[in-house]
Amino acid sequence: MEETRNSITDIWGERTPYKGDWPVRVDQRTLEEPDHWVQSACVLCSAGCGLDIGVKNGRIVGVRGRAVDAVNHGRLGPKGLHGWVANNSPDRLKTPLIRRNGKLTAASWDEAMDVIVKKSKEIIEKHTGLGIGFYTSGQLFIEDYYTLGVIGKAGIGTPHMDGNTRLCTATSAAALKVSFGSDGQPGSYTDLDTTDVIMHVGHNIASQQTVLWMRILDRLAGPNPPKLIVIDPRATYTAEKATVHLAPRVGTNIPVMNGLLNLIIQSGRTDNGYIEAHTVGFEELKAIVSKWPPERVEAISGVPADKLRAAAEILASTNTLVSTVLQGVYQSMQATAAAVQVNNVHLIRGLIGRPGCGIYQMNGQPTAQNTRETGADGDMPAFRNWDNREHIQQLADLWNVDIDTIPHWAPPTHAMQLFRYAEQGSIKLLWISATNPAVSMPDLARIRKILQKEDLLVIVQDCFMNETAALADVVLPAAIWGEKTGTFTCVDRTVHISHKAVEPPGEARADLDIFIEYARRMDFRDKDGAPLIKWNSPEEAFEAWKACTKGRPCDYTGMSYAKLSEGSGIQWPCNEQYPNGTPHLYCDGVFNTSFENAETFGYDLDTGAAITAEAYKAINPNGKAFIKGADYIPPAEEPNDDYPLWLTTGRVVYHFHTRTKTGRAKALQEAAPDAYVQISEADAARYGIAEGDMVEVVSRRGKVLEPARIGGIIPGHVFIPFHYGYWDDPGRSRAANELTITEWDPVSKQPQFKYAAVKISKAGEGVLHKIGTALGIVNDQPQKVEG
Ligand SMILES: Nc1nc2c(c(=O)[nH]1)N[C@H]1C(S)=C(S)[C@@H](COP(=O)(O)OP(=O)(O)OC[C@H]3O[C@@H](n4cnc5c(=O)[nH]c(N)nc54)[C@H](O)[C@@H]3O)O[C@H]1N2
Ligand SMILES: Nc1nc2c(c(=O)[nH]1)N[C@H]1C(S)=C(S)[C@@H](COP(=O)(O)OP(=O)(O)OC[C@H]3O[C@@H](n4cnc5c(=O)[nH]c(N)nc54)[C@H](O)[C@@H]3O)O[C@H]1N2
Ligand code: SF4
Ligand SMILES: [Mo]
Repeated sequence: MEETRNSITDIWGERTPYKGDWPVRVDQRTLEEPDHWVQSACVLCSAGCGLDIGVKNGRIVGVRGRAVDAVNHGRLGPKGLHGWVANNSPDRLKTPLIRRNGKLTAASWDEAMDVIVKKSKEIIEKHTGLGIGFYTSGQLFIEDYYTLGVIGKAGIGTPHMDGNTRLCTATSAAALKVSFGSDGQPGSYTDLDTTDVIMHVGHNIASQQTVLWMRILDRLAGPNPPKLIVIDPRATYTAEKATVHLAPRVGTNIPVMNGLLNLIIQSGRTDNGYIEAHTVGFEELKAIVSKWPPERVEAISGVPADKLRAAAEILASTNTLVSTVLQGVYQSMQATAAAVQVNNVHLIRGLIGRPGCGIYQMNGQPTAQNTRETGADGDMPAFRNWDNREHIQQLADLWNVDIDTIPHWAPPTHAMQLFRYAEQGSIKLLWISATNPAVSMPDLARIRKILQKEDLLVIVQDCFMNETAALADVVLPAAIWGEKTGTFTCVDRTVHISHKAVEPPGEARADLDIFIEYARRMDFRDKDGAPLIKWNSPEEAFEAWKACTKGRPCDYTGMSYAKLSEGSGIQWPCNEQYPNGTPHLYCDGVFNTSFENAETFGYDLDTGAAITAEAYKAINPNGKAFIKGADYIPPAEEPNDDYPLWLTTGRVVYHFHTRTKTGRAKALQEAAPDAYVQISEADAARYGIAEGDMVEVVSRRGKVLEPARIGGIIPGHVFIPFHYGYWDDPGRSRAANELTITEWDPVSKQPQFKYAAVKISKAGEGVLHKIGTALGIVNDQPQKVEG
């Protein structure tokens, strides 16, 4: 065994202070000496760390960071070093399963595909393709998504396709589109190496992108450390290092951001030349934020006025800024509106389109960017605009189908609506791939009921018997990372290739092969009678995708499997003009907002009402960025006498989502074996709860029982990590989403996991307490938090 550090107790490893460049540090964990290494990248978060898979006798025996990789310079975090163990887990799904007489029983691929194809054809004949829905992931590869997207749009002709990216980064896409005209992060991770100020809004980067945090820690340990602003109601590892930590009440990002914008504008240090030359809408913004003096912000958000002033002073005076935004914004109140205010900080100070200035409307999942790019979610491939007929015609030409085959009369159906249609019965077949909605969707009692409906055929394509598969009618065993080849793109547009290292277990098949097989059996054809899907291998699929991106902002035409395999990460656009990729977008101050180019014609931030093509033509921003303001709207559910506390939910460093992988990696599972409810010292005293006591948490929708963990959160708030469902049988109700609400952001349609009203009561002394403190490990939130 070779382990360069114990990443459970030493999450980020030794400091290698930045000097001129970010030094290389190769992290490795191998259980046996590999007989060879295979190039890949980590798929356990959006950071996109390059790694090599160690293989011995046809099995994965470990991983090692790639020293040459653009993203991580060799480093890996705890999930990257341990998560691969799940590939070898004995309980991988190895054969298809079909529900017969109420029980899932083993079946052949022929039998399983027959059931799916027969039902699909029947539905299309009786009800059209609108009876079929797909709910996919942010964890497959470009090749898988693109193929699925073409099947849905040009084969079946259904608008009902979305990804779990709706729960994850729909707001990232929406905020980028609203401000800059299209998806795509403007900056580059290298900005972290030189910037003077870093701001994290609703983003616990220390736990959630551990390797990006190592890059920041190395700046903090080096010369000219950057100042850090952290906006989070909890005292996270990230907040621990903050120069200024603003801890607002949940759901008050708009008041806080408006307060900051107001102070920046009042300080007179806006970049008026930039605003004039490259933006529209500044005066409206100014009018809205002028209503948010620090004292009013304090009254609504609880953030002390002097702290807000301190943060604003940093933002107003810096010449470089990297901002990151994530779920504390995206899954909360007025998600897109609040995320856009972060873009506005950059625009009004001209801090965009050059080194040291980056906005990360962060992704979470490793391949969420690609679900959005390929149109396997509620988008059109390669950032095309569903409302621009010219864009749809380009797709029709590319796929050689009639334009009206491709649904474009309205925006594609979002995930929350997909489940609603299934609930109402108009969707009769729901094909779920690489996501576990029975744990990750809000209001689980409702989701379980939908998945169990008699008149809904549920197909689950996964590598494990997760909570959703357990409710399915057909289960398809999937090959996963390490067992299939494909490409994916991390937050800063860096594309990696992940090569197949080992064979999948049993009869498990690559997702791409499953989708292609379905297309073949459904006999989808183009206008000339040729097969619609004209590719059979990952590389051919990638070539087809490249053709789709030609001339679009996310241009991949300069990449190839060979080129991706020679180096270690290329940033799109990569084409004839930029053969080695592009670190920064919008360097010339020209954004993708022209009528011809825009991915969206925009929305009203309060209501989500779409702006029509005609109205957009009239505004004609013509390459200028949009500065859009938004005023505060109170949340859908607020605490009252019956439910007096705010619930918020999120993550811990050791687990990924519903733990299908990390829960099977012994070291990670032992470090964080169970859910918990985090409450403040004040609330603990008020309810007579001690550390480790069992606490019942009840919302209007359900209840859970969790051991208490005290401290690190503002009074009146409780936090529960959402990782813990039921596949490893806890013997009690514990999934955070039993409690959450069915509400979503009007613009991005992202569900609001980050607030709900709950009540708590002590249910027993600490006997069931088995969280990681026993190991001397404090998951995520050790500190006291100030007002
Ligand atoms: N260890 C680990 N890493 C991961 C993942 C994982 O499951 N585990 N998942 C990946 C994925 S898919 C994602 S999307 C990302 C998510 O990464 P993050 O967004 O960093 O994770 P969360 O814990 O969901 O939420 C972040 C913070 O939002 C805060 N918050 C809650 N309400 C509010 C609010 O109203 N305002 C503000 N400002 N903050 C609020 C919470 O206290 C929490 O600390 O992580 C990625 N990385
Ligand atoms: N309360 C609350 N709920 C949340 C969140 C929150 O912060 N709070 N966060 C939301 C966010 S940001 C996210 S991203 C979602 C995540 O929620 P999910 O997507 O439901 O979570 P995962 O556990 O990652 O599910 C992925 C599934 O894909 C399978 N899988 C992995 N690789 C492959 C593959 O290559 N092929 C196939 N076919 N299957 C594969 C895994 O076994 C697993 O079952 O949860 C959301 N839900
Ligand atoms: S930071 Fe993300 S991509 Fe990098 S090793 Fe950790 S989980 Fe993997
Ligand atoms: Mo996510």
